Amino acid sequence: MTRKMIVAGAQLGPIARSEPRASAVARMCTLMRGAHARGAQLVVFPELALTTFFPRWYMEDPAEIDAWFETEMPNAAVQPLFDLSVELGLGFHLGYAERTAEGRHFNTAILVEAGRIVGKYRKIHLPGHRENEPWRPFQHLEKRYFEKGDLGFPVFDAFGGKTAMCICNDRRWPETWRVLGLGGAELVVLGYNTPLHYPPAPEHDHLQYFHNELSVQAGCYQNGLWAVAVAKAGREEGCDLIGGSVIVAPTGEVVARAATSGDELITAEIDLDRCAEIRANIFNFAQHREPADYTAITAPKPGP
Ligand code: ING
Repeated sequence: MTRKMIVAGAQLGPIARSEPRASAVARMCTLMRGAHARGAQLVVFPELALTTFFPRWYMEDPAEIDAWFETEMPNAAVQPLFDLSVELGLGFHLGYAERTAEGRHFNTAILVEAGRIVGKYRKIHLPGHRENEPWRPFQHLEKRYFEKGDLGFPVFDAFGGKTAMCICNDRRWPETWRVLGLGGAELVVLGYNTPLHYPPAPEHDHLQYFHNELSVQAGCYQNGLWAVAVAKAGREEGCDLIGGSVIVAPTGEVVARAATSGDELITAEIDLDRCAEIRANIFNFAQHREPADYTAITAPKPGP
């Protein structure tokens, strides 16, 4: 028995601050056509894929901040992507900034299958800081602009298997992958915007590509699942973002990797049934996991 499918990662190069959503969507449609030409059934776009990575700037004006968010999904700007998805019979993952009807703000990702939203996730691990830190060459104000996600780590029946999402910084936390693994995920798709320079620890700058692959490879191997991790890459508004989009097997092996820091398609044929090689053996949770010994992992954070 095999459940083979071709998946695609659609890495995006820089999106300029002034670049309209329609322009980013047009670039994504071009990549979606390329994915279709390669027989893909699912194409993964990056985190916050419709605009430049706006949390790099300190803003106070709510109207200026809200201009970066989508109040409806789909909406006129992204409708061409939904329409092309139906026309080509190709599903996709999209990351975007979500403003709810109640006025709440999330760093959000959706799964779209046959033109319908079949899954939604809101980023839980928000990196960076909340207040203005002008010492930084660029800021990382996700804690200022987004609320912590309130949907947990859901797993969806989609694309012939158990499909889940996480977003960017989530991939660095083993808890993300384990909760998704416990939820039965066979494929995790995610986008990221990762600066090459990390102001709090510049001595780690040369390790950003390594830490990206280390995090995704470990997540895949230790939970027996596939991952497609896709960058918004390149020099965006003076900030260098890493590329390095990858498709990783349940064995932890990288089966496809981007070679540029621009718009680039990576594809691989994955077999969801290969998850069993890991999940029925080395990481058979029922047989080998000892959660009674892990209580420290879910103990509440010490009070302020
Ligand atoms: N970006 C970065 C990420 O986790 C970061 C933030 C960069 C954290 C480098 C630590 C080191 O990949 C987002 N958007 O989470």
